[in-house]
Amino acid sequence: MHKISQSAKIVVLISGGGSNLQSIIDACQSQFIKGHIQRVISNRPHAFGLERARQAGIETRCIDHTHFDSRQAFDAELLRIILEVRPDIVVLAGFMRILTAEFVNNFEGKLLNIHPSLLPNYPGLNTHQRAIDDQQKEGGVTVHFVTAELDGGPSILQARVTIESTDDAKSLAAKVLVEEHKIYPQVLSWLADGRLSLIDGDAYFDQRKLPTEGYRDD
Ligand code: NHR
Ligand code: GAR
Repeated sequence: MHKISQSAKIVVLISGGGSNLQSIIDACQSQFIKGHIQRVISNRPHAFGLERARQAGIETRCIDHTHFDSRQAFDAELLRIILEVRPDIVVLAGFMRILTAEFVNNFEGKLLNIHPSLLPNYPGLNTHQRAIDDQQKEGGVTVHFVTAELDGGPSILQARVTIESTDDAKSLAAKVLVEEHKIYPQVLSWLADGRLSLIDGDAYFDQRKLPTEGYRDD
């Protein structure tokens, strides 16, 4: 993203409720993010996030992964629908399909994910239950650049929450989600302003290399 004075074109991929999508819609509307969401794409036809997008007047598409015989075929169609709008930024916001390297390689330095754990701890699914089972005292969330390695791209920003002995996966997820809605718009505003880059597998903020865990929002 080099068009610092222009509005970044954003595509958001979702699978579910879209509360992170909503936080991004709101941040674009208030111009905290200097960008606009051009299209929202879901792999699930009944995702509530599609309704949120429609409410905000944003174009939606559904590409139902169950209608494809392979990940390659699904990703090829997803890629086609994304490239139609020539986005500057592609956002995974509760998107639940692992993407092929061929897909990811189209969006180097433009593709972000929010993952509900303190990466590199607990990549993959079911993060909250795993953290509780391990009796972790701290949980959290990470925004990172997406690379071909699942949840393995360099971190940009993390937020932490305390795990109480009374927490279960549901209460922990709810606490983490509050933080998600703060840090994702923040990172997107930086990316839209051209302040973040991915160079040789490392994340940079204002030309300075970030530590492996990214910035800590504490
Ligand atoms: N793709 C690549 N290449 N790299 C990443 O870092 C990615 C990615 C795709 C999605 C989000 C991730 C998360 O934040 C994400 C990061 C889905 C799964 C998964 O196992 C794992 C991690 C993430 C998203 N999905 C199952 C699959 O077979 C399907 C599960 C379902 O449909 O409910 O794709 O957690
Ligand atoms: C969020 O907690 C997000 O971090 C997580 O799913 C939730 C989506 O909520 N993402 C993943 O687990 C990705 N595999 P939302 O649909 O309300 O934004």
